[in-house]
Amino acid sequence: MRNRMLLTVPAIALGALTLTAAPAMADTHESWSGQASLESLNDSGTTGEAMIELNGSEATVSINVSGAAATFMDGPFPHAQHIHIGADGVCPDPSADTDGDGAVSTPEGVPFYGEVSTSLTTEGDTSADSALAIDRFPGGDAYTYERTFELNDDTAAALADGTAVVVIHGVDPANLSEEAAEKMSPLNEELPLAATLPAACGTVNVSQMGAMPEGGADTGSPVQPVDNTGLAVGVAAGALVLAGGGAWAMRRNSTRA
Ligand SMILES: [Cu+2]
Repeated sequence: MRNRMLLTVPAIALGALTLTAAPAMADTHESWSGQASLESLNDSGTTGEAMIELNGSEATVSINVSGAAATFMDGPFPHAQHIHIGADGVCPDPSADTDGDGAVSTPEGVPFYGEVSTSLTTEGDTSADSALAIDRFPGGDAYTYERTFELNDDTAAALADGTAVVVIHGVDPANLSEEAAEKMSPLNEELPLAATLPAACGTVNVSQMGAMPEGGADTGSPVQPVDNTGLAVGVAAGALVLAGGGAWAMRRNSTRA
């Protein structure tokens, strides 16, 4: 009980300090999570969910997709998937079909969701250079994807301001107009249009933002420093504990940490 009392005051002081310090922290130390509900485009029947958790510059992206095109040339239909940025941060509606072939192509959607900034590949490079690396994307009619990788600054900034969009590509040609089903892709003339058409799309909503270490304020334990600012706060809190005569309590906490 005495132990708890000694730690309460520094814990409150620490909470206040951490809150004050949070806006000053560089975005490279941000920690948040975001979510996107993926809705069908181009009558694909493809839907899903995307989750993005950012810790510093490292992102963990999880995607669940179902109702997607199943097979392509006797193999699983490859589904290129990207984070698009730099436009309105929304998904295109059918009016985006400017050439009137009944399908919204990837370029026709660019004024809505922007250009590829991150390729959600299964391995290797995740930059826009891998946008059409169809041998490094998941495939088939339903899949789960999860990968942790270094997120580039442009994508992180767009995610934070709500203008990043997750797009899953690849539509079964049977769902398209005859004209669209027979076309080749404007992105790669060796691929059918169907292979690169957007199939599902969702704006990422960042649901939780902040730099406070989890549970730091309510347990009363010394903080785990998240960066130099956090370390300084931790040291200050330690000094307060010592000033309160709680040196032994502090030691006990340190050995547990
Ligand atoms: Cu894309």
